[in-house]
Amino acid sequence: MTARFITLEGIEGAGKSTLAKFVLAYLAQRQIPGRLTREPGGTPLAERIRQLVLERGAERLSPVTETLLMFAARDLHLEHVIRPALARGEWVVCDRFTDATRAYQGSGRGVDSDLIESLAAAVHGGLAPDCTLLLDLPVNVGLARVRGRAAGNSDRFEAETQAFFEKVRAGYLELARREPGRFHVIDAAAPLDAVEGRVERILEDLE
Ligand code: T5A
Repeated sequence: MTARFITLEGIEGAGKSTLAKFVLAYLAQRQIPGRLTREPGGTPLAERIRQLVLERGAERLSPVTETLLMFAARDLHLEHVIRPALARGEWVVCDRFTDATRAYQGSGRGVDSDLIESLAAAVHGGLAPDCTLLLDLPVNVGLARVRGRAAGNSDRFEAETQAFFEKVRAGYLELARREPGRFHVIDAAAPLDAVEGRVERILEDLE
C-alpha cells in the first residue's frame, strides 16, 4: 500500500491533537504503519525551535522571523522524520504543516505569500500532503476550549486577539476553497463522535 502524508489543520482548540490520535488508532486497527508527528517540532532540534516561537519572551519576533523559524523547524522535520518515514512506507500523520504558515504568518500576520511559497519550494519542493483535514469551528468556541485549559499560561499564539484568529480561520478556508481535492473541511464544533465518523469515511477513501 502506498504511504500517505496526512495533515491536520485548524485554529487553536479545533481538536487536531485529539483527532490525530484517532487517525493513528484507525491505522493501527488496519495494520497500516503510521507515524504521528507535529509542527513546529518533531525532532529534538525542531522542538527547541518550537519553544522559541511559542514562549512569551521579552524580545519581539517579527512576522518574517517567525516564518523563517517555522521553515527551519520544517526542514529538520522533513529530513529526519517525514521523508524517511514515507520512504519506509509509513503513513505520516502530521499535526500542522505549511498550510499553518500560510494561514498564521500569511493571512494572520500579513507576511508576503511570495516569500512563503519560495521558502516552501526550497524546503519541500513538490512534496505536499495527500490529504489535509481542516477542522473548522467558530473562533470563540476554539479559544474557549484552549483558554479553559491554559489557566493563565497561554503561549504566544493563544494570547492573540479574536481578530487575529478570524483572519487565520478565513485564510484556511480560502486555502481549502483553492484546493478542494486535497482539503476536507470538517465541522469541528460538532460532537467528537460525529467528527471521528466523518474522518473515518475520508480515511476509507484514501486506502
Ligand atoms: N504555528 C504552527 C504557526 O503559526 N505557523 C506554523 O507554520 C505552524 C506549524 C502551535 C502553534 O504554532 C502556530 C500555530 C499554533 O498556535 P499547537 O500546539 O500545535 O501550537 O497548536 P494548538 O492549536 O495550540 O493546539 P491545541 O492543543 O490548542 O489545539 P488542538 O490540537 O486543535 O485541540 P485539542 O485536540 O488539544 O483539543 C482541545 C480541547 O478540545 C477538546 C479536547 O478534548 C481538548 O480539551 N475537544 C473537543 N471538545 C468538544 N467537541 C469536540 N469535537 C472536541 N474536539 C476536541
